[in-house]
Amino acid sequence: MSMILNEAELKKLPRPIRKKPKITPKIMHFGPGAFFRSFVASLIDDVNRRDVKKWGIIAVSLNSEDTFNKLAGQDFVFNSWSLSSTKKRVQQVSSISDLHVAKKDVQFVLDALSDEQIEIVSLTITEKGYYYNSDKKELDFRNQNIIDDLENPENPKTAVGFLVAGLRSRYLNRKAPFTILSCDNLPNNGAVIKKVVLDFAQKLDANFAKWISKNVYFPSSMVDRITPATASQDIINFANEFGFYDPALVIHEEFFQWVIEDKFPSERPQFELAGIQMVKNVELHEKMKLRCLNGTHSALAYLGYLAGFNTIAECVSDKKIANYILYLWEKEIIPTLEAPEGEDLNDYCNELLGRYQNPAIEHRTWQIAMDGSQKLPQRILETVDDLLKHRRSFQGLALAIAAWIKYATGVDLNGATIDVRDPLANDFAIIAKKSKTSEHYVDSILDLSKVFPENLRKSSIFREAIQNSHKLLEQYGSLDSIKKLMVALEK
Ligand code: CS2
Repeated sequence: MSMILNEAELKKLPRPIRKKPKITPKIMHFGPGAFFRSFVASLIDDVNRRDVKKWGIIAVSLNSEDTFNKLAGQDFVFNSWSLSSTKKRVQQVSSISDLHVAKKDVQFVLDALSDEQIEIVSLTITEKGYYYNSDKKELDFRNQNIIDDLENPENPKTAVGFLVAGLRSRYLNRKAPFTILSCDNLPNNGAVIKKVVLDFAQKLDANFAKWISKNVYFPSSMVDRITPATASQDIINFANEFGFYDPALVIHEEFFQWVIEDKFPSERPQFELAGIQMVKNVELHEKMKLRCLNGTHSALAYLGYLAGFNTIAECVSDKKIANYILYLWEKEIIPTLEAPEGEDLNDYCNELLGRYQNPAIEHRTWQIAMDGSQKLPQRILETVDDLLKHRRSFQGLALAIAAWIKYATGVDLNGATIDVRDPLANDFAIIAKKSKTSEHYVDSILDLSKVFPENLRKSSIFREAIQNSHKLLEQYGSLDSIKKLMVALEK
């Protein structure tokens, strides 16, 4: 085959095709993005290959038609391509039975949720999709989307609104509920989704809320597989290698880890068949992953972006940065953790460095930098809070927080504009505009209760450390600040 070089040539190629009949859907999944496809859909597909009982998935996108447009022309089948410098493996995934865009098809989604055939509703809606106010530890009642859904619960637009509407119909019709499985990077994600669902339901009908609390299961889960956004070049590479045009292709590392709290009231997929771990309690796994992986990912995203690095692999190919990350694990992150059964924290982090170095995965710092206000608390701030309580040094993480604060101004250290994507981006811009000095700006950001827990907001030690790190960054830039910090810490 001659080399495919452009979009027009690509589109002449065949699309992937379904090899087997469609499977009856028993799972509904909200959030059909790349991570869902590389992880939930791929692993369920793996389970289906190994079991006579099959679990089909109805995927739901709340607003965007993007994924629908990519998958509809190929009967919702796509390729999941795992890449490393030495291995390439491709899996054609056919666990998605159907995909709907809720905004255009509210009634379909509500009807499917009311139908007892759907046993599990899983979620990859990202942190902000939960509308969880982490300061008040409740549903964010002041968010306009939640206000709208509460006023109009029969015509929801948020995932929480849909879950409650579906459960309500089951409750009113005396049907068995579905189980809600969160697959997002939040600590105690099961408890968080339970809390927001209950807060919402409570406003509608107290007895209904009681029924949920007694009958609905919300297992927590820890999810892990590095999956960058698919680039057009990936689609071209795939076409050249396999002769198919697959606009829904996902690229990811071979590694995966899915640890699920084994709390399902009725039948569930035989997750174990695909190497998924079923455990009594996932808390330690979640904490390990959020702090070791996501914490350093975010540190690399902000410091790396400000240093001019495009991808995580580029960042850790710089020795100074790699040493800094090793330092974070050894001195500031691992000391706050208890190892989950079967894990060795040092081995876990060493393996992580190898995963970051994977040259076949181009995971952009800009992509990971998105939604920092929603990510920082569980990834970095809780770790710092623990360190502070034990009077331990947190200077390494302080530099990462300062880098986020700098990044949030929307202007990098050379004066170039940054495309900041964050639900609080407007607040950051207003604060930056109002602040007369950098110091004022940092101080006002540190006042944000939606981001910083009270303990940190009130700690003069914390505020001073962030101010100092921010000054260092502004004076020396990202790489030299890391260098200076490491020299100081090694003394
Ligand atoms: C990343 C995660 O984008 C991000 O914020 O830190 O998506 C990360 O790649 C996954 O959690 C890995 O499992």
